[in-house]
Amino acid sequence: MQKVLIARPIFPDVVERLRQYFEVDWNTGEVLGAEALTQRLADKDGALTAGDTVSAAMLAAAPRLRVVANMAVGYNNFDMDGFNAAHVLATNTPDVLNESTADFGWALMMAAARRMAEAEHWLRGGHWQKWAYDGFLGADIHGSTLGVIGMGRIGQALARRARGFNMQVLYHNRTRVAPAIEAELNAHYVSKEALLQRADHVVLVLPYTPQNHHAIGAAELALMKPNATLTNLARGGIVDDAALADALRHKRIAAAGLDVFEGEPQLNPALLSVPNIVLTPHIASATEATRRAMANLAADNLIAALGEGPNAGRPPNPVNPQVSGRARA
Ligand code: 8YV
Repeated sequence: MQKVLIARPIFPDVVERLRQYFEVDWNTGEVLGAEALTQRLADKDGALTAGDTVSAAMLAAAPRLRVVANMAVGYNNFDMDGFNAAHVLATNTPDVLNESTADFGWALMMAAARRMAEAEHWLRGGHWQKWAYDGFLGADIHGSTLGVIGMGRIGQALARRARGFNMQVLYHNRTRVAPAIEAELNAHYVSKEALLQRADHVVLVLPYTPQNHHAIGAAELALMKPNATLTNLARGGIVDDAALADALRHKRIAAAGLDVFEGEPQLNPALLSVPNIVLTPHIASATEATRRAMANLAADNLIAALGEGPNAGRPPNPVNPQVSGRARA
């Protein structure tokens, strides 16, 4: 039987599915550090990860490894040059999380715009004595301008929801989306600078790449309107968190909603000391149905890539389909 590592606690029934095909080494404990992950991968044919860093050195130390299935749509935790050079297949879990993630993006954006976290802290702190006409005045969503940076599948799901709020939609993306999609979403392509200058609510849904490290830093924040909000659903590192904390503290923008952070699960402490921010621990895809769908899709990819199950040899979501694959040990 081939051997697989499941690097994280996941739904036990998904583990049982994998046990039908493989000898499973399941880490139900703490997140594995680099050394422990290297050791656990060393004798495996495949692995299921969820955001764990997989380096070229780990692949070199695991000569049997043929596939790593990430339980996430983003795969910036994989050294893709290393995967390609070692002919190891990487897979991800696109699409199944689009709608839940878009829902959450709206929740975060609206919570930031309407100062819900700030108001709740105040209420819990026992400060509510009387209603005030100017208490927690926020920014309207309806009739405002949404700016989506990254018009992939999640960005499109987000933009689609704007119609109900009668919003104008601006977007920026590496490439323009098809005219039919622009028309359906009533979305207008603009430069990043124009989007930052014109949008009332900016939402980031672009993948992390070295090129867009700190795509939103002090200079970009300075372009935004003072009453605008910024929501990051994408990846830590796209926003310069220190620059954002500074902009929020000095009210250069009104508020921010962050689900992802540079160096998470550690946070830049400056973010914790500004009130006009809503912080959540990377949970945009976290509904029972969606996380189940992601886990099952990651398992489907692993099973198929290792030549088992109904789709043997045809994993649904290869990230680097060009690799011919390592020979089976
Ligand atoms: C995951 C995500 O929960 O899919 C992604 O890219 O960011 C989240 O849905 C997280 O990456 C853990 O794998």
